[in-house]
Amino acid sequence: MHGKSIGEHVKSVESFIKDFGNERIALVTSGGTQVPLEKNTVRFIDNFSMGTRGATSAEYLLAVGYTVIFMHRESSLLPFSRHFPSLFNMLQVEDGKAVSSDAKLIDNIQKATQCRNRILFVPFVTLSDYIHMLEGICTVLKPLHEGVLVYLAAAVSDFYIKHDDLPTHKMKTEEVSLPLSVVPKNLQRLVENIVPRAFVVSFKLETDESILVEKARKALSRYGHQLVVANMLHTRKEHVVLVDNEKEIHIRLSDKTKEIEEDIIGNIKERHSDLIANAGQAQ
Ligand code: 9Z3
Repeated sequence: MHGKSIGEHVKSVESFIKDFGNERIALVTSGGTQVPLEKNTVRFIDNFSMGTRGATSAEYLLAVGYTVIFMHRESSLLPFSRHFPSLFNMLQVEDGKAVSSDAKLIDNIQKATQCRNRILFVPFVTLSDYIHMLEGICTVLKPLHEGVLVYLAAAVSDFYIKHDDLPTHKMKTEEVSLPLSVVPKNLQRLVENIVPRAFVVSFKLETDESILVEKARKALSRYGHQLVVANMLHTRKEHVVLVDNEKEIHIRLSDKTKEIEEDIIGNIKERHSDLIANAGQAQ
């Protein structure tokens, strides 16, 4: 990993939450994970996710009062700047300064500035970084109990090549081999042992609608967490199903000028409030 180590990133989360009171905090994971195919990595397996869901959700979480730890794939989309993929082309030079009068750009820069102290960016690249970082950050968040929302929107690889199966050098075309193993699911351990009192939301992505809700239910019963947001690859921006132990709720975007994450976050905030209220009563 370039730059900071995982341990250093986890430490930065620790100091970020040091003076934390009763605020709500959301750990958002976002973007895809990279799986190396060689020890000296030239090639890797990746996926389509640009981190739109995570970056958009983080904006709405900040808007409804959460502090956000944004654990994202390096170079994937970030809250507020995500709206401007070609910033370079929006600027003019005036009096030796690069400027823009674009109202949307100004609005988003102002929002980002206002939220600056309520969001911490923590980048990852590989699947292994992702797994260790998630565990490390959740361990740091554990003492915040019900105040924590874990929102797992990252597109995590289901396959990887075990370290012992990885060739050291660039794979030769005449010796191509991809001995893939299934990634062990660590969510159950996270839910049971690391953040047992947090509100945990996982995402389920499918391309076959007939198995979507069934798969979401399987994940719920397997991991024992509170909610699965189920979505289809091609309709994920207009339709999601929120699946809990009792029921499923469909959220459909009716107003195309809005974003579905606003409704997802609105719904999840209420559920998280219920968890906090119930925990208060139980004490
Ligand atoms: C999702 O389902 C996200 O909504 C998307 C967002 C990755 C589809 P974009 O970045 O896409 O906005 O383009 N995330 C979870 C996907 C995932 O890997 N889920 C695992 C699974 O389905 C469980 S953790 O088995």
